[in-house]
Amino acid sequence: MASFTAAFKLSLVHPSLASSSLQHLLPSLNKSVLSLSPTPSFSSISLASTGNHRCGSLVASAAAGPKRLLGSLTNTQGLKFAVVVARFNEIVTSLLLEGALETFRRYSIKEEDITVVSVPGSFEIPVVAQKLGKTGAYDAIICIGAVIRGDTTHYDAVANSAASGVLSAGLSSGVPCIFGVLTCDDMDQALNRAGGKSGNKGAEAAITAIEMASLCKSIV
Ligand code: INI
Repeated sequence: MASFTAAFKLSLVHPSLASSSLQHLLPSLNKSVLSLSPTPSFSSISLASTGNHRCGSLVASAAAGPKRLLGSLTNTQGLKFAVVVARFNEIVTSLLLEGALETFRRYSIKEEDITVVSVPGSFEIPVVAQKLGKTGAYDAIICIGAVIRGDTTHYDAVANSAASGVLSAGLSSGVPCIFGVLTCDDMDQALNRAGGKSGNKGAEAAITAIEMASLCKSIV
């Protein structure tokens, strides 16, 4: 028999009502996966039918634990990304960008699904990330910059603004904005994190972006 997919979401006032309600639903389904997420006042039951399983095992799996969501790193098809990259300390940010793009390639993200946007400095990243997020065209946005401590407190202002601004861009747009802005004491430290002995934080940001894009797509 051709397999089919059906999903039900039931909100019940008490977990004990869940299994009795499911007794009526399950016989009409093939190969089903069920999860039960109790909260203090109600239970949310998601039931997805995808093939041939017996109803009994479904009820058993309902009792096995909460519904769990985890972003995929392999099912990346169709995901769209923007990368906002600051030109300040470009010797560092270009390496971070290359690390991110190389990682996207390795995880089978197509070039046409990636938009790279250049901004003057890390301070300018958040407003652009927020605008990109609000277009609805991207599943995640990577923010890349390098803030390197100088003799003045300018470093702290730029570093703090970039961090809180990227957070707020993500919250206000609802699109994950990944913080790939290095905040370092000196250029050596920055280069170590841009492909040197401490890895490439741009590459790490790309992996985080893929996972978050996938995760958020599954939350509807
Ligand atoms: N921008 C950076 O991205 N990194 C820095 O280290 C930095 N420092 O130290 O000054 C920096 N400043 C520029 C800033 O991001 C803005 O472009 C500028 O203030 C104009 O708004």
